[in-house]
Amino acid sequence: METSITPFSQIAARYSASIDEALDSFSALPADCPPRLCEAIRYSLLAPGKRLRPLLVLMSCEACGGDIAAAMPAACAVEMVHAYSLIHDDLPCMDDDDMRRGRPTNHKVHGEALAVLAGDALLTMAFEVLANEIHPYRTAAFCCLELSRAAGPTALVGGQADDLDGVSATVDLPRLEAIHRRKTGALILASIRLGAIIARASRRQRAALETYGQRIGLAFQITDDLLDATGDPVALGKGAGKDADRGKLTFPGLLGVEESRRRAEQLIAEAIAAVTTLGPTAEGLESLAHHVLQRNH
Ligand code: GRG
Repeated sequence: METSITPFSQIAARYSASIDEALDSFSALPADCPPRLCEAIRYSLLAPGKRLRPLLVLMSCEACGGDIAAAMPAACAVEMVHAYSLIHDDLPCMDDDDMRRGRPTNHKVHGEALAVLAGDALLTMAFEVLANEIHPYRTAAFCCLELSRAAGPTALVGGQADDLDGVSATVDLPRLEAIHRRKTGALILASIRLGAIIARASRRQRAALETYGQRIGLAFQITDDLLDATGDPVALGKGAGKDADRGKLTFPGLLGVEESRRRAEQLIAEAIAAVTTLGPTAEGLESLAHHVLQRNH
């Protein structure tokens, strides 16, 4: 897709250092936290991920004219929930993965019990950060509600439960999309909504972001499946081809590689059309949408 907007790498570089600094500071836990637990928490939280969800929080806040610094705690809270979900997803009782973000998975380094606890701690810390750092309290409460719904049994956890069943069950396109709307899409949409809440977005801005978030969440999952089917494990920082090995139903498995790519392109075009209505402050979101399609990890 031809574009003249600022490349995503340049836009992400503007925020990456401050996101990593804030994550580092929020996870520098006091001595009451056992040092080996703190190490396991920081091992995953500070590992070199793309920080897509924190970027979405900050960029949607920016798109609505909000103060990025005020949104940073929410950006970190979403990354904490994401890191927890990755730790638990990699466990032998779930997806049983050895590599994540180019490193051995948390349980391979810290053991299964501590990996479970590190995930539990990250999930809890996310809500402490929101409650303590977002002002006023009413905004903090809205943020807690939004993130808890996205992480809960009708979204992330429910999607994961259905996805585990999907290994053997027959899955059609509506069911596959419903799984991913909850497993992957809900946290992406929550990131965008948190930015909008903190920026006190108007109804019109929220509507545009809602369309953007829904489209980008699904497109992200389709490209994730395409990367698993056709990507390079070194660039991915984890194994490729695992979905097919496990007999999991994926978008390329159901629609073929070409149709999956076409669908992702269509979703990204719709996402971009929605946020361009917000004007130049949405450049970051637009650039991120292009990146979702072009990414190799
Ligand atoms: C265990 C409750 C629970 C949920 C797990 C996150 C998740 C649900 C599963 C991860 C498996 C997976 C590959 C999902 C596809 C989409 C996804 C969430 C990919 C990982 O997100 P990225 O690419 O990762 O943003 P980085 O490492 O860059 O942050």
